[in-house]
Amino acid sequence: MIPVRGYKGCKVAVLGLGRSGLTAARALRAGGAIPIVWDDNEKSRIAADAEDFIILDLNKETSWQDIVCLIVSPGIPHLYPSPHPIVSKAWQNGVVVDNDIGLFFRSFATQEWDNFEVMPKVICVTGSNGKSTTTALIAHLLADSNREIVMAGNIGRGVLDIPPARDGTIVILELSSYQIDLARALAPDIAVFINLSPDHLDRHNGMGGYFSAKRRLFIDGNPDRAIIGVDEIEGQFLANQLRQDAKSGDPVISISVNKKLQKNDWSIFAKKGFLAEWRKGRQIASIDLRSMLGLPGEHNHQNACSAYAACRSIGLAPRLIEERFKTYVGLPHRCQIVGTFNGVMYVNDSKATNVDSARKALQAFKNILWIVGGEPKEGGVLPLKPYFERVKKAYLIGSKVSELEKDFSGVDVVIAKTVSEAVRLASLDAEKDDVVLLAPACASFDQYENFEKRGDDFINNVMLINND
Ligand code: UMA
Ligand code: ADP
Repeated sequence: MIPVRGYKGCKVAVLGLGRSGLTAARALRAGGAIPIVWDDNEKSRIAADAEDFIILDLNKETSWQDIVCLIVSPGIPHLYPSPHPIVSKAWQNGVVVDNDIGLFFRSFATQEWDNFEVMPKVICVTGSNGKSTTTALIAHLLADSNREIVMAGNIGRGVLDIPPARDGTIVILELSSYQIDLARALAPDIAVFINLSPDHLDRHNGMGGYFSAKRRLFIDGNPDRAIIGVDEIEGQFLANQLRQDAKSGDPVISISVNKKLQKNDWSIFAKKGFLAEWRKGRQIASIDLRSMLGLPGEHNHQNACSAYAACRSIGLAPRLIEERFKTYVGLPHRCQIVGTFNGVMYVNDSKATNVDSARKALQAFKNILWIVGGEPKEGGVLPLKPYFERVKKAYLIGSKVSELEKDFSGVDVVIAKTVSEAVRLASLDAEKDDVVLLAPACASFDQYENFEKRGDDFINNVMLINND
């Protein structure tokens, strides 16, 4: 736990009592603040009550007396599509609105660090896709470095939940656009921008707002080293801007998986399965990624380049990184091979919650029996049309099947509604060398608490059918 500093004896309101909010309330209390908590869901309030937190309905004007700050959970809209009424109440009362990330960056460094031989470092990872994989990969690559390695943030652990830094600790934070957007303080040592494609547009009022949220980590965060994917225009713009603004030297490492970056800048790119590092016009290292079983596909090569760059920024040697790549096994729910039964492979890519990540899965396989659907993102699944030729049949799931069905012209479509029915039907249709792929291209919230539950449901049904 990182005790929150700067609010001793002050009342701080906390809205949302999930992983991030409840941890923030505990950390505030540990730092001497008086947390006043609220969640719209009664169950969450009961859980907070069990920890003796003061619960006050922040919708009521009387609850705001003496409150100096409101901490908002990332899943709660603070601006678009419309601010949560309690956020508006904070504005009306002139109260600072922040989140756990802002509190973390204000509280992490302490005077004790003066006695450390090796300063702790914070590496932040953002991007539309590949954040968790890159975060976990960086942690894996650094695991032998004799430094304490801690992961937190969007990957599933509230940032304030981690222990205070020891000599040389490296914290790797996965940060979503929601988390960056609202944080009042951002101070990464190293920051990674993997890529950008449309996602969460409702929360940012479009692509411009989405990019602008992520950009804050670099412009306001001002890291010593920025690792920027330059395959989209936004990354090119950001890298250029950071280079122009640098007081001295070049703070950027450029990353690409679609062009060779061999200029004078520090750059890392992957081409035809080979990672190459270039600096000052010379090649420094080359790694054959094709044999790395835990990093299949071009999208994982992008993650590999990003993680490699982060570790090079810490001073890790290329050969050490290459050895560690070999032992990375990947994360569950990301193109996870559940098993091969009667020649049919079952792949769980439940984390493919948007069109871009689902595209990568469709590119990685052929003869696909595709389980797709859920809560569609803006634009539906139509952008995936160029990959429909790889699909033998689509099994639509979720509560919006009729809305989605029209996007599937030219594909054999079945309305399955549930994952269990989709797995049953796909298993009946499947022939040798087919791939039954759960890559929903949609959020899971219409049917599940989260994408992990959807992926687990898929795995359970696959096992049930194939063990019969
Ligand atoms: N709540 C309200 N009112 C509302 C909405 C929600 O009171 O109008 C309450 C809910 O009842 C619930 C709490 O808020 O008790 C949930 O807050 P939350 O949705 O922010 O969830 P947390 O459990 O705090 O998890 C958050 C991140 N969730 C989101 O950003 C939606 C987790 O990322 C993160 O791992 C965790 O903090 C720790 O940092 C998850 C996620 O889905 C994995 N992220 C999105 C993504 O990856 O696409 C951005
Ligand atoms: P995030 O944390 O950004 O959501 P994950 O590593 O959890 O990213 O992967 C989410 C989904 O995106 C999975 O379906 C995965 O196969 C796919 N994916 C992983 N890395 C990339 C990438 N660099 N580009 C596009 N898709 C990716």
